[in-house]
Amino acid sequence: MAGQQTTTTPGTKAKLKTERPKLWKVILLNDDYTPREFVVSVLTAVFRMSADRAYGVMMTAHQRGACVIAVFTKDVAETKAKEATEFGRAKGYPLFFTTEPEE
Ligand code: TYC
Repeated sequence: MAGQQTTTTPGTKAKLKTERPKLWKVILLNDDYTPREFVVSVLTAVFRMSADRAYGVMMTAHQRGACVIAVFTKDVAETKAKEATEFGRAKGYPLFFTTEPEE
């Protein structure tokens, strides 16, 4: 076509998709020593759960060994897991919260 020019430069096309930041799961692990009521109180305080939901999450961890609590950005997940673990530690309990990236 006369007068028309198309220049293509591979690899410089603007990315249209905005990538979402990866989210991290906070996971509650069961142990044999932390009292159930104490686990519930930590879940309501640190993760702002209702007492009913906290009880359900605690029982899931108790019966299955672990329960995903919520997902956050990496920083928030790590801070909350550390804070919640620290609550138990301050009372001498082995209560433990961990984090892992979502698939
Ligand atoms: N298994 C504990 C008990 O029987 C209660 C418990 C539940 C502890 C969940 C931790 O993540 C946990 N006292």
